[in-house]
Amino acid sequence: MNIKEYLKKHVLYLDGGMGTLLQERGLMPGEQPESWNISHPDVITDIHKAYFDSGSNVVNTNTFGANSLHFNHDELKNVIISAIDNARKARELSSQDHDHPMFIALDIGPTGRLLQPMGDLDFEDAVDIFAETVKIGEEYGVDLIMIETMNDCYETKAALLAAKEWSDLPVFVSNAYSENGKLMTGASPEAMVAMLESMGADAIGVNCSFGPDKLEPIVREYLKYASVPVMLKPNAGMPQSVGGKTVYNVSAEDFANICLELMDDGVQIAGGCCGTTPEYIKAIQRTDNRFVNRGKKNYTVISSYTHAVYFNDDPVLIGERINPTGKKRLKEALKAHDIDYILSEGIKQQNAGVHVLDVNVGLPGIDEPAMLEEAVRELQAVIDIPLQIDTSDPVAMKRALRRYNGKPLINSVNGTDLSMEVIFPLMKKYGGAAIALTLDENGIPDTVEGRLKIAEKIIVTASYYGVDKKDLIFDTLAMSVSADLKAALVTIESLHKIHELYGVHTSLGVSNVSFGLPKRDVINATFFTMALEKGLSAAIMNPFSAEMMKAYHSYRVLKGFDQNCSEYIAFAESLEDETVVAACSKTVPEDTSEYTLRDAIVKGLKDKAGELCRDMLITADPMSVVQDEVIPALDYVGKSYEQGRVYLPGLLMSAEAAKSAFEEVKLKLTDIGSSASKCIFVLATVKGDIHDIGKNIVKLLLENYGYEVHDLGRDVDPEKITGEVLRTRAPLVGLSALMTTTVPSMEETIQMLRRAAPWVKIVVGGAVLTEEYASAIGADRYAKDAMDAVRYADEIYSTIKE
Ligand code: B1M
Repeated sequence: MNIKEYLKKHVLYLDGGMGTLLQERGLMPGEQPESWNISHPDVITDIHKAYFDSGSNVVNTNTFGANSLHFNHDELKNVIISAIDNARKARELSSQDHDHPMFIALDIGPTGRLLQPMGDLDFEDAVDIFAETVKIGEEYGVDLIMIETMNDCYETKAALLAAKEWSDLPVFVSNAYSENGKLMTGASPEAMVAMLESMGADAIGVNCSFGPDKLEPIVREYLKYASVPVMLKPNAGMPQSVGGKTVYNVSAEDFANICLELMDDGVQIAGGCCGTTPEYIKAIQRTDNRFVNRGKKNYTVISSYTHAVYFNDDPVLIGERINPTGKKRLKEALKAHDIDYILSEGIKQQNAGVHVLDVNVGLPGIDEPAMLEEAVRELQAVIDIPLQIDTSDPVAMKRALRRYNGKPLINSVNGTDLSMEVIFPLMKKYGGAAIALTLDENGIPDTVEGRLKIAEKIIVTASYYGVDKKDLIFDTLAMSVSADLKAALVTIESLHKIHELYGVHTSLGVSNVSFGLPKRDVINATFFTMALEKGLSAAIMNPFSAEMMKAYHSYRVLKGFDQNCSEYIAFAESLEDETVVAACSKTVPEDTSEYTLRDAIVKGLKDKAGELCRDMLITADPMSVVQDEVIPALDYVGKSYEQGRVYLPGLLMSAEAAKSAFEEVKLKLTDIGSSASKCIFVLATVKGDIHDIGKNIVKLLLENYGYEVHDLGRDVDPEKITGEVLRTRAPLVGLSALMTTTVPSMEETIQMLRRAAPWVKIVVGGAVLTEEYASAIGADRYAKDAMDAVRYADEIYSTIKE
């Protein structure tokens, strides 16, 4: 039986935890669970069988971490084939009736690595890693692919793309959310629904995390926005250690109560994750197998890697400034490959309040596909609004869509066969909504009827390619009113009729209407307001135009969209004069040429930060640059992260920018450094902690003061630190920790050092520590900053010398 057919009428039960059951049966910490497919096939088969017997319709193969990062090709093949064999055997042995459908899902978990720009894994390499697993599973034969526990939007896209590119199997995708209701890298449930549905996932949902009660609000978001079946596979609560054993704190009964309620409200696929057992799967089954049909949702939505943007009556602003047409400075920047300039244009428009950013880098003489792909990659690393990918070059469009992290807006498709043949297959594969221009091989019709006819042709052709009309946003093309006095009315009437007749949304590049007239913004703003009144949903516009922003904010107030008129009031306060209009961030100036080093770090501009730091160091003292610029900037970003205003990618980009400033400081300090050698100083950031910027500053200063620093890096085991001290008989050790969760491993390291190397003096530091805390965990000294660590080292060194 085909699982997609089955899902049209039934609830589908998944299996429960695998890893936790393997641990109970002897899987050792650090052992690869997947290797048990070969070494302990009977155990794996037994667990699968227990799930089938308890009513699961689907079991996941034991292949969560089966990928080419953990196994070579031959091992990988063996592991996956054995995993599928074990599941097949369990199906044969199961005591279930023959009419009970039993499917086998190829389970795919995350790689465990972060993708660029947050980590070091390239997007295409991630696709290749997943593709290798998919190809083996597809060839050997499974019923579906289950991508699960993904906590990053970009990695989820890579896995889904690989599954779609290398198989025709149904694909279910499940994400693991953090307690703040977002993925680790910041995506909201709405953003994930938008991207995954648009890329063709057959079912989507959530798994793992903190137990069913914590997942409930997230699942409800999925139910609200998703048209495809929604799946739920929570942990049995939080793990706790009881008498040396890991137990989970939600019973099967409590687990089932929440799952069943959510199934009443539309969850169609349910199972369990860590800590759940066949008992939990039995408990969530109903006798009547009731199925709630939630129907198809009709949202016109795009997304970035953090959030979704909807098209409806509340207007969407699309920033038009990254487009070289008529812009000398941008043309020069493109020719000189000045990416920082393009990024600053993006940041300025985001600060000015646009919801989407148009990106067009087409210019004769440049490699547009490479440039567009790079611009998309770089922009999505520093801004978090969705991008509108604007090119007429099919290769450039394909490359940019592939790399885009979310559901993009495509600019554009039109009524010519050529355009539709290119764009619709790309939309089908990579997802996205498209601006649909009402022109065809004969140009732009003069009449409303002519434009309507083209709109209809586009809708019909799109549906032939499997693209829904909700993903088409019609642009009825603003023509210059100075050349034809009826032009504006035809455009507006066309969009009104298309909106009414086909129930689709609309967008306009408004600025064209005023071509050839003086004070163009005045005409543009009135045209924009007239179109909004007739159903316009979005405008491609200049957010630095005072008139346009005034029209936008006042329209929203008058239509009742602006709660308590608060956005209007903030905007009005920001109006310093007629030319400065955008309600932009007060902390960072609009123009990157006015950035301070702090601004560049806050905004994550790596090259700019290096450049500004270099300039500052001509006159300033290196350590005061660190103290007065770098650290306050990172503190600001850290706070914003804590308050949910910045996500992990932002934190990371700022860290990279701080590092590039720090490289300059390092050069300067090496210039003036001392060469005398005092004694060995072993230095490390403790186990579990990867923050090393502060530790690196400590290292640099110590070296400057003549110490031979043995830097063991970050995330370092107590054993390794102790080993190094024993090997070198170093008199001094420095430990750094920045998180509350890693202070215990600092304490563990200190205890080990006390036992093995009682002579050693230990100095600790890092933002999370205090003097009291340092003494409570047994350190000899707390250093509030790098210089303090040097002072302590000098104290100890002077006693050794004597
Ligand atoms: Co993260 N991070 N981070 N982070 N990060 C913090 C520490 C955090 C406070 C942010 C926040 O929420 N407000 C928070 C910890 C909360 C807590 O436990 N209390 C946090 C978190 C939660 C996380 C992650 C878990 C996020 C996630 O994945 N969801 C993750 C952790 C991963 C892990 O470690 N396992 C994570 C990741 C990252 C990045 C990779 C993005 C990046 C680190 C890049 C890198 O270091 N290579 C990063 C950054 C940059 C920060 C903040 C913003 C800045 C840290 C920093 O470099 N400060 C930070 C917020 C903050 O501290 N304001 C934050 C500048 C540096 C010069 O200061 O290290 O304190 P500091 O060093 C000073 C002094 O403390 C002292 O001297 C230095 C200079 O004078 N000092 C010593 C330090 N070590 C010393 C040792 C000594 C003596 C003095 O003797 C040996």
